[in-house]
Amino acid sequence: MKRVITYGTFDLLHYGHINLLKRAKALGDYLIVALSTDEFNALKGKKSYFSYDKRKALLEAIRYVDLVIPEENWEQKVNDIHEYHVDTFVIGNDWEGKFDFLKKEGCEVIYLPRTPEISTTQIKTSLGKN
Ligand code: C2G
Repeated sequence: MKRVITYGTFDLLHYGHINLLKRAKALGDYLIVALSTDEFNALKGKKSYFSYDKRKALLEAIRYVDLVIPEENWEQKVNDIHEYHVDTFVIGNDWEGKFDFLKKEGCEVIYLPRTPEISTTQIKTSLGKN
């Protein structure tokens, strides 16, 4: 069983997120999503519209997602890879190169092209105009 992990806030879930999760799952058999907690979002300088619990429930309803765990800090990735026996780390290419250090843990690192024209920020902005 090939195990894949990805990380993110996934606020105001949209088709760009779904595209990422679909492609991530296609790279293996089991997809873990490490979901940024509200507290970690504050560290990331993000304030999500939906709370962690609501964002978690949304992700758990997606057919591609097998497990959702909390992302609480920047440092947990190495431990996660070993604790969950992860073969592949996947994330959007807005993070290109940032997590290559995980290769030293024996984990494949893949950056997938982001889906153009959609982002949580763009949704918030366009809704704010109406
Ligand atoms: N994404 C995408 N296309 C978009 C928007 C987002 O492919 N149009 C991808 C991002 O590249 C990321 C995932 O969807 O892989 C989740 O996006 P965010 O919630 O914005 O994640 P981010 O805040 O970048 O958190 O430790 C890593 C961080 O937690 C990543």
